[in-house]
Amino acid sequence: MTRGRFITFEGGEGAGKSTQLRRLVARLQAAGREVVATREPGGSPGAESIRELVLNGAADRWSPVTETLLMYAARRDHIERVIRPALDRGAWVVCDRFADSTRAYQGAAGGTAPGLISALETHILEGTRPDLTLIFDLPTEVGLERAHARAGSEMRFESKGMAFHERLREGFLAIAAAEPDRCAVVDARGDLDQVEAEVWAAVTDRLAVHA
Ligand code: Z5A
Repeated sequence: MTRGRFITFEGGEGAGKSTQLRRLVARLQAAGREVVATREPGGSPGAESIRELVLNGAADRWSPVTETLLMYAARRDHIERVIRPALDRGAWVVCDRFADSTRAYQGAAGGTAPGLISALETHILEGTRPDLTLIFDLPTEVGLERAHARAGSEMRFESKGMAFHERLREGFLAIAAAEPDRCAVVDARGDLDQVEAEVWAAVTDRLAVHA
């Protein structure tokens, strides 16, 4: 059995990831692929329980290091119970956020030491790394406007302030620049159909889509 492919969607708030993830899943299914659509933090029952803890409450409820550990506890459960079994049976896994979000949110924007995050990547991911990461890039203020319009209420990370979100954007762009073979930057300013076309071009350029 050929291993499936692992695609992750990353970027700041309100960049349009969830919307485009649904569109990509439909196109991959139409191309004959079994697709598992999932998200982080969360994606397995245990990880969804950790999601409740980490996303709700006051902005300073957890320190960046504690957040890093909670994200990785959730991620390990998600990998063991959902991601690895799906890839092993040949399914394609499309995940809304993954390890790059920890690098950007808790690392670049939050100040957690890069050495701690690298050690967790080595020992917790154990090689379960994306084949392709789509990094949705959008001016910070546009993303926050979209996220607020959609949510109607602020969650912990949305309330962290503009400087935090600027560091976040730079953090994601730095990851893309450091790993161009794995990452494609998607210009998220376009309308829904333009962004969908950009996503599809990146996926079909880099991965063999048709079953
Ligand atoms: N987090 C972390 O800190 N560390 C980690 O390791 C991980 C996560 C894994 C998860 O929140 C939070 O966890 C996240 C990072 C942190 N921060 N926060 N908050 P989430 O899963 O609830 O939300 P999110 O991942 O940030 O996504 P989002 O805010 O839902 O945005 P999105 O998925 O990128 O966008 P969307 O929902 O598809 O679109 C937002 C709105 O814009 C919606 O009304 C759309 O209709 C609209 N939209 C979408 N595309 C367009 C275009 N092209 N034009 C105009 N309007 C558009």
